[in-house]
Amino acid sequence: GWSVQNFWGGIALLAPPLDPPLTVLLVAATISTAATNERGSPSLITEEKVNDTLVRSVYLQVLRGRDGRDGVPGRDGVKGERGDKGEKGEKGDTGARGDTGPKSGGVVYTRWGRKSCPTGAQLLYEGIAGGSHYTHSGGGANYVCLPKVPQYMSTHIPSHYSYMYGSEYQEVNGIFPGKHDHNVPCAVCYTTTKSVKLMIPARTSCPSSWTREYKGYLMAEYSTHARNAVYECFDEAPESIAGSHTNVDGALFYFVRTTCTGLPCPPYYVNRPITCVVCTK
Ligand SMILES: [Ca+2]
Repeated sequence: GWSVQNFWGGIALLAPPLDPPLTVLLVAATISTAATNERGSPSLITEEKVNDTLVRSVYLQVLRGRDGRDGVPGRDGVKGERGDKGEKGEKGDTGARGDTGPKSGGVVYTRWGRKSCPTGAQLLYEGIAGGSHYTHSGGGANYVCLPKVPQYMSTHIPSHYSYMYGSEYQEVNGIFPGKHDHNVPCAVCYTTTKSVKLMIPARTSCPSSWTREYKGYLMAEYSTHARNAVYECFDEAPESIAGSHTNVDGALFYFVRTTCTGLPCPPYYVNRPITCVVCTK
């Protein structure tokens, strides 16, 4: 069997006796829901006379079919448009602290003429400035900061060799009072929070955002001595190694005077001791 819902629509057609042809005057509908009519007729027509007017009533039975559950599924629909962007979510929780990364940076420099380091720098060791003899044309060109207590490995005496001497401030009374012939200390300093260093000759200030570790005077060997040496930057307030005032020479430190040969004068001036500054960042 099959179930139908019958809609009975009554359409009253009024047929007057004369032409013009039938005119629909009234549509009345009665709806009968959920009625069952197995054999139902598609329509039912009745006629009756009302006031000499032929009234023909046509009842149409509208059969409603069952649902399409047995049908074949349709094809995919057209893809819809992209939706609007959603609102920003709330900030998430702070993540766990990561592992400590490898250490990098740090600067080591020698503060010539001093036994201690500037504030913020760690003293690695206090030392004695040394180098080759001022009368020797060979030897090492640089000054070194020798530790106060050495460590040896061999007792063999080299048959061919270079020499290491202590050092003295030489002819410096005008600028380093009382330091002539005194032996020179040095301090090797370590700044953990810096990553680069810079020594600027002829300046006493550092570039902006750099830290001045110390300032002072540039020193090197005497101009006509057999030995030439690298320039080093000495602290402006030098110290002496205790009990070292005797003149024994060895490696020597002299101030450096500017010339106006190849240098712009001014701003350079002839015969002035050249300054220096050590900067870190
Ligand atoms: Ca001397």
